[in-house]
Amino acid sequence: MKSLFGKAALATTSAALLLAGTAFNAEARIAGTVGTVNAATQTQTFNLVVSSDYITTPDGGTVTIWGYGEVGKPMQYPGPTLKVRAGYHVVVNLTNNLPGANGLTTPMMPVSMIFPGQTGVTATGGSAGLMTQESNGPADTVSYSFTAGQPGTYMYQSGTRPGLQVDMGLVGALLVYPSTENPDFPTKSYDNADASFDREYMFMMTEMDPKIHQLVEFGLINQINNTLTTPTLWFLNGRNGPDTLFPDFASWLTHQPYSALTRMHPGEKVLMRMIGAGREQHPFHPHGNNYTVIARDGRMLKTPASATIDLAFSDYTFDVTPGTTFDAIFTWTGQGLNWDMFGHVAGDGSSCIPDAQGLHSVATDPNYKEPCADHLKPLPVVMPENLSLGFGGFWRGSPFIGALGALPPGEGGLNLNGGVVHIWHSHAEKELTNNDIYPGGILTMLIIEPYGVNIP
Ligand SMILES: [Cu+2]
Repeated sequence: MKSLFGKAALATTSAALLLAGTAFNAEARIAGTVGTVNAATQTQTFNLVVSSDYITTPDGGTVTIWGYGEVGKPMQYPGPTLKVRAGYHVVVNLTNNLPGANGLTTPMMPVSMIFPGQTGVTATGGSAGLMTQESNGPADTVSYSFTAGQPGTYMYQSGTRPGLQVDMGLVGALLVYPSTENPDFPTKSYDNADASFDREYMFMMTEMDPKIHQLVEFGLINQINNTLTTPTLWFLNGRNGPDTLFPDFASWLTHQPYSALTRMHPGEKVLMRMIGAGREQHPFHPHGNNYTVIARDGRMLKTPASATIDLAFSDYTFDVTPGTTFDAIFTWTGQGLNWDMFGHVAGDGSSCIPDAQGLHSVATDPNYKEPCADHLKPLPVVMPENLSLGFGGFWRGSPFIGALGALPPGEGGLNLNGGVVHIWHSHAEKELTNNDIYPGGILTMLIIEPYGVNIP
């Protein structure tokens, strides 16, 4: 993909990756938009429209939503992830294309945008609402502008009757990258080496009560009582599990473009940007390893005097509270398994030359980052016969990474490269359903792919 931030930045990034040697690609980044970039004036402009449409749920349902969308593209849930560079001037032009109540052409309701965490936001056009200027119709555009502040993970949302409009879908992510980073090809999230990453993923958690959406669809907004909200749908990046596993911009999920599938190679640093964008607390639980929280609400966990981030906050299940964001670094090598996850045997020509962390250091070897303490250690159990097993779609027929074993006809098929798979999910188990049907909701997978497998 061509960088809108100019060739110089792209060339620098490519050179850095070539030097790194081990990066098979530089594509793993959060889907989103940098808008129209004017490098001369250091301005990023986004033209957004609010409109009404339907999202689909994996149980076969549809839900009426309101969404932000870029002009000329489908409206979406969540709104477009706006990726900006710290210090750049950000302009967001917002137009209201909601249908009128009961099919009338008069817009149902004004809409707006607020940017928590940004300072000096000005709004022109439209009419004054409680929190900011609001757009009242297709001919009424509001222009919001601010200078992108400190790097970090933020959200934006409607500032107009947010109890209703955020549930209806008017929420999105704002990612501010350091001024030294190219938001098209970022390598770190904050101005600190501890915030560098190989891959970054977003986990925006929201929920919906379909009854509210039905009342809106029927033009009965005045019957909505937000104090009686009872969500039955839970979302990661605007999708319910297992739709979360489909790729970004899957053609059949027109209004839900963002995947939540997480893929990495062993030993890579994965930045998790967790966003509590609804009104419930979601205990997000990544299996496989602890992660280390490096920032909260767009602020690094460090004192001004410290050169490094305080990396003492290690956790395994973590409450993502409404209105907050958390950035964490996750990595996985299989260290501590106490068996050789590559299935190496003596005399097979493999080697393990430990680096300072005890991980294989030869980047061109397929077992790069193998924990050397476990090299050649046999699997400590006898694998049961297939007749004694139940099968999940991700079981590869072998316990070893990169290996595909024999499976009965019709089994497997979701793990094409023999990766190690862990479920990542909400630990509030009702949130693992779609309208009471399990599994669903806030559920996705981590796939640790063998080196050599290209991760887009
Ligand atoms: Cu679990």
